[in-house]
Amino acid sequence: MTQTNSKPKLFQYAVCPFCCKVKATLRYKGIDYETIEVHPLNKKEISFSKDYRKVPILVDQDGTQINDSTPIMRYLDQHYNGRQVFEQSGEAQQEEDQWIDWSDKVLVRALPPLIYRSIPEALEAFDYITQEGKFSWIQQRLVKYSGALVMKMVAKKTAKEQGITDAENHLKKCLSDWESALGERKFLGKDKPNGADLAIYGVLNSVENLSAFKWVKSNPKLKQWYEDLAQQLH
Ligand SMILES: N[C@@H](CCC(=O)N[C@@H](CS)C(=O)NCC(=O)O)C(=O)O
Repeated sequence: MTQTNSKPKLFQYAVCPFCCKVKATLRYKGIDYETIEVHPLNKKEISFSKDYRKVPILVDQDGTQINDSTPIMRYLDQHYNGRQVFEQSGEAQQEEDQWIDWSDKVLVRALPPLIYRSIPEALEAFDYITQEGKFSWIQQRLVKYSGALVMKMVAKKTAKEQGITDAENHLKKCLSDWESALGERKFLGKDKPNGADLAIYGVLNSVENLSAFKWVKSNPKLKQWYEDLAQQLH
């Protein structure tokens, strides 16, 4: 894509956890950016990207296209001034990598079985998703009801694959694993957030307006960590 506009563009779904990871990074680094909401059914906004059909996609000011949330976060950290995010070496870097991987593979998958546990919960989620997203009035309703049904089935499949029998307890266990990893530290990156803090914050931020978020708020250490991190964002 040839782009010479002044701001980097983030092609996203507003409530996609991977997109929220990138937005946390952009905000932490104080980068002025533009979001382009992708239509989830026809994805015409990313028609320039023939081979990669997922979001997030970042298109930088010079037209450089970067796909996939963690590579985008790393690219932003390397190419933009502002506060350094990623650890540079040693055990801290290994720990950061491990928790970023955990956030993509474990935390992201722990959420659908809870968010789409029952039809009323799935409808609540899709009400929010479709309000944030890019839909006409008819599509909003169509996507709300069909999406809720489909995601309820997908969530059931995810739960089975992940061996999740009690979605609520599973998320609580995930959150307590993250709490233990933080230990006495304010952030995993000690006095400043690192890439794992921003990734995990982003994933949880994507469900901030849903009832599943109450499990973050009910854990005092994590509530504090989440609020401290939010304060660091522009
Ligand atoms: N590994 C990718 C995963 C991205 C991803 O799965 N994005 C979803 C939205 S949450 C997507 O675009 N799925 C394809 C689709 O909607 O058709 C990343 O970290 O960015």
